[in-house]
Amino acid sequence: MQTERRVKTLRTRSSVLKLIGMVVIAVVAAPITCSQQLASKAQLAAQVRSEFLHAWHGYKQYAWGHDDLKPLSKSYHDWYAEPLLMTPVDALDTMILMGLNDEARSTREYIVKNLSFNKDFDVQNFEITIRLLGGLLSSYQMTGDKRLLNLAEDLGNRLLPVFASPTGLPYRYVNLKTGKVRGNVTNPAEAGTLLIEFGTLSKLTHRPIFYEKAKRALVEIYNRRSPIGLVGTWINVETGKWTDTDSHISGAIDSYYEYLLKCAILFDDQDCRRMWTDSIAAINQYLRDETKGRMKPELWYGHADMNTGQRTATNYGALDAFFPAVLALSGDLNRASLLQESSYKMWMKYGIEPEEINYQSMEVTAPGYPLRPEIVESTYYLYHYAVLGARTSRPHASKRLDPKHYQQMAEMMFRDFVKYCRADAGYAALKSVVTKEQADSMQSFLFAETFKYFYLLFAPPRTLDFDKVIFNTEAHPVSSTW
Ligand code: DMJ
Repeated sequence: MQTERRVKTLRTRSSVLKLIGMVVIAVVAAPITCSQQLASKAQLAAQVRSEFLHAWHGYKQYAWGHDDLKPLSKSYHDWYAEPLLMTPVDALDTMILMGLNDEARSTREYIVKNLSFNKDFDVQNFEITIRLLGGLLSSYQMTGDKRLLNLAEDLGNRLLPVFASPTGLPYRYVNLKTGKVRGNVTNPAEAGTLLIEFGTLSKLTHRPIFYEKAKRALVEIYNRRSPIGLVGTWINVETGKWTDTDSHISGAIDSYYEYLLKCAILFDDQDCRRMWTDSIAAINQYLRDETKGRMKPELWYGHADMNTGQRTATNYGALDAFFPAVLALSGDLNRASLLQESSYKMWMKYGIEPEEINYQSMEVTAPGYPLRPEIVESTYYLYHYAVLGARTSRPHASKRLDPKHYQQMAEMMFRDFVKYCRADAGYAALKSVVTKEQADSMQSFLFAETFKYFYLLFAPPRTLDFDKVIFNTEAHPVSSTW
């Protein structure tokens, strides 16, 4: 079935090319064939909402008050000695956007009454920042409920000790009660994916300290870039020395780049703008790659040594699939749309994307699918700019992108996602996209990101004004109307 569908898609694309002999960008606009009748946007939005509720009800029935649902054993998983309500906090703003008002109200009350950060255990600063701090701030901005901001400020205060290293780069873990830190080897993503959340907290509380500390961490990573402008994967926060010089856009580096651009926009921060401009030039020079593909050249981003720029690996995966969104937000719609086609090719190989492939051979190098959102996120960005291009003559939009193409891509992915990941009690990760065997895990980003981006692709435009918000890396939208 998957093979048939792939062949059909390729055949359609090939005939489109033969028929009209158009250039590469036209391929982007070629229709995706789908055996099923394309559903209306409204129907699809309703389906996404109802699948969100299916997963949410599973969480409520079997894991309420805990961090995550284990969907196959119908039990729960807590990250630390006591729960920090990862799933409710991550899910709240999505519920609000979906208009699930009663559910959102009772979840908000539950969070306010039960979430406490006065806990004597170590937490991972990056994960807690993007999921909890980001979630609380976004839901505060949507509801005006000051209690959420109070929780966010309390959390921000407890996380601040991470920055007390000799370099200003954050330690990875902090005890929420004692402020004791540990973990002196970190990566650009963990050190550099804090400024949207800490900066927003500063703006909302009028306490600059959060902005200053998180921005310094971002700058300290940038300052340690190699002479050719690349960063590595692991760095010691006490010595400032790289311990792994592998450079790429994948996990452990990914959202460092995302935040350079997004903080330039959200805070109108010209330092971030300059750091982004320098970084993207180096990325495009040393990490960008092209393969022949069957019918046309394909765009990928691979790995290189940060000092020499030599290609070290031709791997790309589900996490890298965030990059078309960032390219699109930066205005590079050409590369964004080409890379999205590559991500989609990766998805189509098994009807759902693996964690990683080798893009030269298209062999799977890591077969799992933990319900990741990045490819959906990029589809949403491209859809947005395609719609904008169809309606306006703004330079940051493109008349060459077809909104229907991205809508159909999203519909296809949503159907695959439901088909393989739906379980009795919620949604389950896949151990392998080849065998489709499910795993007993449902991470909270399913609610914060995967369902949110699917929903926004099909929901009425008034649901969220894309141009008035910046999504943090966990898809919590924040706006600069402090
Ligand atoms: C999320 O927690 C965030 O999107 C992060 O930046 C990367 N990993 C997951 C989703 O895949």
